[in-house]
Order: sequence, then C-alpha cells, then structure tokens
Amino acid sequence: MSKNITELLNINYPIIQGGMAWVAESTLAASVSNAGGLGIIAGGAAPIDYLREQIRNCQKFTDRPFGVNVMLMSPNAEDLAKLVIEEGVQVVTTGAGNPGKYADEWKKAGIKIIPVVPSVALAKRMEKYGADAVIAEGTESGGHIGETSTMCLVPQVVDAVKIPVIAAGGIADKRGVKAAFALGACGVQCGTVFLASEEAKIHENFKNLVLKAKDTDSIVTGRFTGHPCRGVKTSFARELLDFERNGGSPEKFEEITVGGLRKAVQDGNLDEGSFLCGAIAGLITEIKPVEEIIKDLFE
Ligand code: TUI
Repeated sequence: MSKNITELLNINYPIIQGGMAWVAESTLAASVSNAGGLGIIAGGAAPIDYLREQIRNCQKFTDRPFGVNVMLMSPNAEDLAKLVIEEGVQVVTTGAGNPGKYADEWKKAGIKIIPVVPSVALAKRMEKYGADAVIAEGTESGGHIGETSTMCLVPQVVDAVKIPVIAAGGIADKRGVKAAFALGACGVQCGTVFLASEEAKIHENFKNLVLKAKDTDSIVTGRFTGHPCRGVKTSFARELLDFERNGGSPEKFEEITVGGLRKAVQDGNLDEGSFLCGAIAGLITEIKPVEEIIKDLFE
C-alpha cells in the first residue's frame, strides 16, 4: 500500500488543516488548498444551509481538492454525511466518534475517508471499515481530545495498521513535522498554527490569545463530561475547571458552555467563549499568510 498521502489526496504538501469548528470556513480551507495542502471545512454543529454555502464558496475559491470535517456528535452529522455526497466533496475527515455507519455510502460516492482517532483500537476499527488513512491525534491537540500524547500514540498506530497514518497534536513548525515523520507518520494535521494565519476569519481577541500564549497557557476542561476539551487558559476556562473540581454537575457544565465556540471565534467573548487551541500555541508568535505557514513547515 502506498503511504504517500500527497498522491492519495492529490496535494503538494502532506498537510491537512484541522477541522476547527467555526474557524475552518471556506476562506481558510481554500487558502490551505491553494497553498498545496488539504483545506478542511469544519461541520462542527453548524446549520446545514450554512455548510452548503461554505462548501460551494470553497469550490469557487479553489480548484484544488479540499475536505469537510464531520463532527459526529453534532445533531446535524447525519445531514452533513448526505450533503458531502450531494456536493461532490472529495475527502471527509471525522471527529468525536465512530463514522462506521457512513463508510459504505461515502466509499460508494468515491469519497476518501480519514477519521481522527485517539487510540489504536479505533484506528484498527477504521481500517476494517475501509478508511483510506487515519489521523492519530494526540492529547496536545486543541478541542476534544483523547488521553495519549502524540509521541506515544503515533508510533503505536503506525505499527497497528497498514493504511497511512497522519500525525496531529503539537505540530506547528518544521521540527514537529520532522518528528511526526520520524515516528512513522506520512503526513501531519495542523490546527492551532492556522489560527494565527492572515486568512483565519476569527476575532482578533482569539488571535491575540494564541500569540500571547506561553507553554503553560492551555488547559483541559470537561473531563467529567466524558468529552475533555483543550483551550486557552482564560479566566472563564479556569472558572469551568473550578466548577468541575468543586462538584458542579456535568449537565450544568454543558449549559454554561453551549455556544462557547462560536462566542469565542466570532465575538471574541472572553467571558463566555471557549477559545479552543492546542498546547503548541506557545510556539506561535506571529500572524502569517497560510502559504508562508505551509512553506515554513516543509521547506
Ligand atoms: O473532534 C475533535 N475535536 C473537537 S470536536 C469539538 S466540538 C465538541 N465540543 C464538546 C464536546 C465534544 C465535541 C471540538 N473539538 N477532534 C477529533 C477527535 N476525535 N478527538 C477525539 C476524537 C474521538 C473520540 C472518541 C474519536 C473517536 C472516538 O470514538 C469513540 C467511539 O465511539 O468509539
């Protein structure tokens, strides 16, 4: 089996952009694809009409391949699973669950399936379902995460499956890319580094939080809900952590955090927003065009 994901995906650089909810819209995705990577539009929990428009915009902005991330916990996942077929999307990445039930229809439509996996067991299951590759995502990543680090997860997944493995979590410069390849990955997925891109249409408060972040400025909240999420250690995120440590209920936690991703990305709301980002944010100190980010990662 070829482990060359540039051939598999018809791209120039072996990089997939992370499917960051509200961040990964058509402008960012098309910029990544135009620069030779695989741009991704994030489904998140967004309405289907919005996502249809994003896909069509992306098709206008680039003639290169791009993908859509289906967040499987979304109430719209089922509809998005159909939409990607209707709109002729070439690649689907998935997150926050097992995409097995969609695998057959996606494969019939010629869609390349690349699930994000936080464990060896899920990677093996995805290979059986016919996934074209897997993204082994370490706990350094932003957003919803598993418990195993990129350093430990990637080589174990590489040894467990025959399909190509793409490394994610903690990669934001050339050294991270080299490390991923040294662990046996044949590509990388990066999210946080694109938050600090000129093309990312996110509130300037979000970009500033990423630029100012130090090594210790990301925290994980929501472990007690079963869906831990890593983001910037804002005072709101600290309050959430205090809430769960002091016996708050998971239901109330969900109530406080609902809509938090959009509030962060679009409104820059520091009091109620969840500014999801990876632990590598401390390495990122400047806003650059997407093309320069990708060149700096590989050249
Ligand atoms: O999905 C992500 N990152 C995300 S999704 C998201 S929205 C959200 N907000 C609150 C709670 C949950 C989601 C924000 N960031 N990354 C990919 C990822 N997938 N990380 C972990 C997983 C995962 C976890 C369990 C994938 C599969 C899985 O399978 C469990 C099963 O069903 O076997």
